[in-house]
Amino acid sequence: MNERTDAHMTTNVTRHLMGTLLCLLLLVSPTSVSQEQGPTGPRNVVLVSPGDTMDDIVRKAARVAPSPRQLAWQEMEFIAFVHFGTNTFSDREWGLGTEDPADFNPTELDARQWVRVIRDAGMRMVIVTAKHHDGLCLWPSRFTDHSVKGSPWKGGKGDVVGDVASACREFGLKFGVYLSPWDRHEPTYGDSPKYNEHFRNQLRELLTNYGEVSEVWFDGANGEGPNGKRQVYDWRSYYGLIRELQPNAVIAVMGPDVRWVGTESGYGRETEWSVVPDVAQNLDAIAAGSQQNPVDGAFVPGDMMAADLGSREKIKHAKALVWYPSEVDVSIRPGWFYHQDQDNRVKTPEKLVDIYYSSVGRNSVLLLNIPPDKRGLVHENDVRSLKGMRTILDRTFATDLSSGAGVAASDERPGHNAALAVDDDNGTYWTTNEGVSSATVELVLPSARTFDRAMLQECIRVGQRVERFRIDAWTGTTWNPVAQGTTIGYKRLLRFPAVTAAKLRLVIDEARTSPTISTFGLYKAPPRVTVEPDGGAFEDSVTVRLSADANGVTTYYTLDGTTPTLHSARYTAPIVLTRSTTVTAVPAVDGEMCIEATEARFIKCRPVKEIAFGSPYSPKYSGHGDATVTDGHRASAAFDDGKWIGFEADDMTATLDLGTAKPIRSITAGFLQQQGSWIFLPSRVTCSVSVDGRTWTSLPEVTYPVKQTSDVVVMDCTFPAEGISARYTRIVARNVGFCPPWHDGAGSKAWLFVDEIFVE
Ligand code: FUL
Repeated sequence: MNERTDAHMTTNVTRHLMGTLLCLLLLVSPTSVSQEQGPTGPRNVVLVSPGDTMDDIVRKAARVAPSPRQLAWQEMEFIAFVHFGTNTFSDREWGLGTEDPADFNPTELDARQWVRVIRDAGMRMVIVTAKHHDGLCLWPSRFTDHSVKGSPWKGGKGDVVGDVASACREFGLKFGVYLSPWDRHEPTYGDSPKYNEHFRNQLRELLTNYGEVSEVWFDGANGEGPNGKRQVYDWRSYYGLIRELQPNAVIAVMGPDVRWVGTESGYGRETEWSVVPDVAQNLDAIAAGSQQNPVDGAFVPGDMMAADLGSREKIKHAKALVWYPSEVDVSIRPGWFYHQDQDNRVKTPEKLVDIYYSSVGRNSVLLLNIPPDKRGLVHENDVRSLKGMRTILDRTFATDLSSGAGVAASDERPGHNAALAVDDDNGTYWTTNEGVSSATVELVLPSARTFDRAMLQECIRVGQRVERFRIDAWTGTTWNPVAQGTTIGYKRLLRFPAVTAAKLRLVIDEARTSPTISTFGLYKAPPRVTVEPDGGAFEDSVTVRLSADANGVTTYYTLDGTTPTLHSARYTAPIVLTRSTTVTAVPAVDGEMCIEATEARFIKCRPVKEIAFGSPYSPKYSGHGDATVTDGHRASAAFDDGKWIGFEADDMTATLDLGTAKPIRSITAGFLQQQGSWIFLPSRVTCSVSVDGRTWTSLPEVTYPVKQTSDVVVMDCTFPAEGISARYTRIVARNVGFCPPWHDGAGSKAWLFVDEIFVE
C-alpha cells in the first residue's frame, strides 16, 4: 500500500532535485539559549577553518547547540502525525490529483476525538496533512477550489485544519502543518514563479489563520504535476515566510531545523548526533533519500542515511557544523493513510513501546502517525494499541529508582555537582572542570533495588558531548557491566536484563569536552514472561518453560492462541506439547493481569534435511536464506517481516528432503495475499511425494481464482497424505505472473510470497 516502503513497487515519480545547499547563516537562528554567552559559548552553527586541527574541530562541535525553537521542539519528545484526506476515501497512499472533492465525505469527523486520543497517548503536538500530494486542501483555501469547499461534509463549510487547531488549543497540545510542495492537481504546478506564489499564498493562510504553528513539515517526495511538468521550488522564500509569520515554528525534513532520520521503520540510530556537517542540510540529498525505498526498515545507504552522521570520522572534513536533530516518522499502521484492510495490522502496544525506546530513547523526536478512518475518527484498534502502549510506559517510568541515592563524581565543576544529575530538575546538570572529558558518577541507593531500564540526558542547551559511556553495577565484589552506548544527547533510554544492586556507576569514557548529565534515572518495566524455546519446529514432542523476569508474579497461559485471563491455566510446571500449538503467556501481579503478552508458535513436523528451489527467489525478499521456509518460525501478515521469501513473476518449485522415508500425515505451504503490494496467492499449487526422488506420486491439486480484494490473507495450503511414506516432497506454486487488468499495476510483474513449508 505504501509506495515508499514497498521496495518492489515502481512509481512514476520523477525526482525533482533542487541543487540547493541551504544558506545556513541566513536560516539558522542567530541566537541559541546559552548559559555561557560570549565568543566561546554555544551557537547553532560553527564554521570550520581550513587550518583547524582535529582537536579544534571537536572543540567547535562541542559548542554547537539548539536554537530556542529546536530546543522547544526536542522537549516535546513524542508528537503525532495525522494523515487524512482524499486518500482516506480512495484507499490510496498517493492520490492522483484527479479526485473529486465530493468523495471526501467523513460521516462522523471529530477532530476533538483525534486530539484527545493523541494527548492521552502522551504526545504533545499534532501535525495534520493540510494538503498531501493529491492537492486537496483540508482547509477552505482562497486560492483553489480543490478543497473541503467542494465536499458534502458540513455542506462545504467545514475546515479540518481549523478543527484540529482549535482542538489542540483546547487539549493543550502544539499544532503543526504538513503542506506537500508536490501538488498533482494544481494547474500552475511546474510554472515555477506562479506555483511558488501559489504555494506561499497557501502557506500564508495556514500560518496566519490558525494561531500558533510549531512545526511545518515539507516532504521530500516530489514529482510531476498534472501537466507532467517539474517545479523548481523557491525554498528560501518559503522559509522566509515561515520565519516572518511563525518564528517559533521548526521547519522539518526539506528544511533547516529538523532532520529526517532516514527510515520510516520507527527505529532511530544507536549513534545519533544532533551536531552534523552542514551538508546534511543539502536538499538534493534529502529529496533523493526520501524517494528511496528503505529495505526492511534499514537506513538507505547514502550520505544522509548512514548509520552515523556526526562522529569524529564524519565531521573531520566538514566545512561547517550545525545543530540538525533527528525526527523519526512512522505510522501506527503499514500505510500513512487509513485502509480498512489494515485494521488488523495496527502496531501492537509492545511494538509501539519498542519504537519509543528506539526513537525517543535514541536522541530523536518520535513522530507517530495516527490516520483517522472514513468516519473521521481514530479507529478503535488504534485507540486500543495507543492505550496499551501508554500503560506500559506509565508503569515503567512511574517511579525513578535512583531517588534518594547518594551521589559522588570523580570530578565536579563548582555549581554543577553530581547531585544535579539525579535531582528532578532537568534544567540543572552535573559537569566536570575544563579539560576533564572522561569521568564517573557513582550512585549509592538507600537499599538494593531491581531495575532494567535507565534514562540518561545531557544538557543539550550547552551542546552534545558524550561519545562513549557505560553503566556498571556493583555485585559486592566487582563492577559488572549493565549497559553501554555511544551518544546520549537529549535522551538515551537503555534496556537490559533486570539487575538488583545498591550501588552503580555511570562511566563516561569519552566526550568532546566536559560531559554534562542532567538526568540519570533507573526504572523497572512491568514483568514479562519468556517462553523457552521461543517457538519453532519439533518432531515428536517439545517441553516448554515459562519464566517471568520479576518476583511475586503469577503466569497464566493458553494453548489455543487466545489471550490469557485470570481464569486461564496457571503455570506451575513445564508444558509438554505433542501437537502444533500456539503458547500465549501473560504475567499477573497482585491479581491484576499485565498488559504484555508473549506468544510462541510451535509446529510439529518432520525435520527437513535439505531444501532446493527450482528457480531462485528474489534477493529483495530472501528472509535468512533457504531455511527461512523450514525453520518453524512462521511469517506474520506483514510482507516485510523478514520471514517471507518472494518470487517476482516466477513460479516456486521447492523440493524437500527428509533424509529417509518416513510416514507422513500432511504437507502444508503458507502463502500471502496483499494485492495492494502486488502480492498474489498462487493460481495453482501442486504437491508430489517420492521415496527415492525418481518416482513421484501426485497429491490432489489445489487451485485458487485470483479475485480483486483488498484483504490481507495468509493462506495455508494443506495436502492430506495420511498413510503415505515419503522421503522427498515437491511443491510447485504457480505465480499469477503479471498483475491482472483490473489491478493498479496491470501488466507489471506480480509477486508470490511463501512461508512456511512443513511436513506433518
Ligand atoms: C512521504 C509521503 O510520500 C508519504 O505519503 C507520507 O506523507 C510520508 C510522511 O512522507 O514522503
